[in-house]
Amino acid sequence: MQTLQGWTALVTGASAGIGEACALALSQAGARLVLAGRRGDRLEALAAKLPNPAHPLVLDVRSRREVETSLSSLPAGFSDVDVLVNNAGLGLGLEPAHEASLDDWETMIDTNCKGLVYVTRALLPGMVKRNRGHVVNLGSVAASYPYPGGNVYGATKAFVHQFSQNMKADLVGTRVRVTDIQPGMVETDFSLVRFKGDAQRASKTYEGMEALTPGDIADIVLWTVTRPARVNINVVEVMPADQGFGPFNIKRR
Ligand code: NDP
Ligand code: 8X3
Repeated sequence: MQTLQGWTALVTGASAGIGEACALALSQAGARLVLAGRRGDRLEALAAKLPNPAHPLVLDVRSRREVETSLSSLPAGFSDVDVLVNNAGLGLGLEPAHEASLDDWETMIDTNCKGLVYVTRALLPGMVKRNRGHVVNLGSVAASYPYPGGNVYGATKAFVHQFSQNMKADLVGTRVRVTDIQPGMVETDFSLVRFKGDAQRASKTYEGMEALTPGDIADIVLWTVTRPARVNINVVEVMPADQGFGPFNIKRR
């Protein structure tokens, strides 16, 4: 098993949900943590309760300049990032493609695709140079299975999948690994964000079923990262037992 003692992990979107759970799991396993996200107060609070040293980093992954500046000037002890969990992301809206907001589409592309690429590009050279590292990307079942209103959200997660696989191709021969984790429904603020603060609509998403928890995903992230260095888990697809696949939708006339 790969130990995380002496390793540094950076989690984007560590201020809530899956990212927060991943930060906790990685810290409990011995890693030092860089906690990135926009809500600094939440990052500070998390840093204070982690069992190993943690550095809160207020960062909007959509800003290429902010990403490049802040990741090239991480403080001593946190600058050699070994594990990157590209978790920051969101879905916005569930309108059909012909009615959806172009602004929402842009925000999803800017965060889920461009933000993920900026952070990865900033940290990957160091991993390759040190010949040790692991990039864990939060994809989604939406990458493979379309659903009504998923449109650009699903497309961004398909991007995450292809980028992960292609990066893996580039990194053969190095000790830098890449994993795409593809969850189904996880109960977090994801739906609250998707429905723009409509708590009632958000809670209906998980009503009467048992969704995955952020801790379930953190367990998987930790498992992929702690495999022996020769093992690369390419993709993990995981759903609640209560979630399944829809039939093809056929309009009969
Ligand atoms: P949450 O809304 O609970 O958390 C999202 C996190 O992303 C927050 O910490 C938020 O931090 C951060 N974030 C969003 N935009 C930015 C930004 N521009 N810059 C920096 N950080 C940002 O949702 P989840 O925990 O559920 O989502 C985490 C990831 O998991 C996402 O990529 C999502 O697509 C994916 N996922 C979620 C599933 C689910 O059912 N919940 C299923 C499959 C995948 P802050 O607002 O402080 O910046
Ligand atoms: C989030 C899972 O099914 O709500 O990625 O799109 S789903």
